[in-house]
Amino acid sequence: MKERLVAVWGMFALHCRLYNLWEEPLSKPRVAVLMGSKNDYDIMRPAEETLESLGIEADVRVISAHRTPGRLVDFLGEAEKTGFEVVICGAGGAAHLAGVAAAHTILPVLGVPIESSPLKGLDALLATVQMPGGIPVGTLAIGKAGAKNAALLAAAIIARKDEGIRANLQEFRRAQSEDVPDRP
Ligand code: AIR
Repeated sequence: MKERLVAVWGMFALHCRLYNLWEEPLSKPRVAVLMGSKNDYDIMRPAEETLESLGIEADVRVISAHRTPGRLVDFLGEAEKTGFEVVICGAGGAAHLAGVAAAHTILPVLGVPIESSPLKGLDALLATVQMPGGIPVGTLAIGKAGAKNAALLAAAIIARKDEGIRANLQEFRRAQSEDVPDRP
């Protein structure tokens, strides 16, 4: 009888694990990191890594304003309801992703121009930064520095109402200063 109970309990536990019934509920992603192509991931990875290092969960997706316009509208239509607080968009070339994303949500949208074209990101920078008045996009630097800064800016936005993230951001700044040598 005892063995039978143990076996039943084992099966129950296994199924709970299989169907994620027993897992701690995953914390909800607060920042969406979107990019126009999977080929942008190398440039956008610092955004994901920086957010992770600050304790902010990100949802990283490939969504192109031109190639997958339906995906863009569907995702952003739900983004605020789903619990996202900031949207980061990286795109190269005629980079409309951040602007179109901003048109579909009132969440703050941060744009990262990517140097994936023969114009080395200058085209993406102008396309992202030159939004006509009415729909803002906060535009960061071209490339990896922009991706990292987009994450830090997203953290600063979240830190306004999250003491824990504020502390993480302050610690990041402190450690960064400490890393700078007095002399070369
Ligand atoms: N892109 C994709 N759809 C719209 C735009 N602007 C951008 C991507 C990528 C570049 O086009 O963000 O930087 C080239 O994409 P791929 O997939 O051809 O390498």
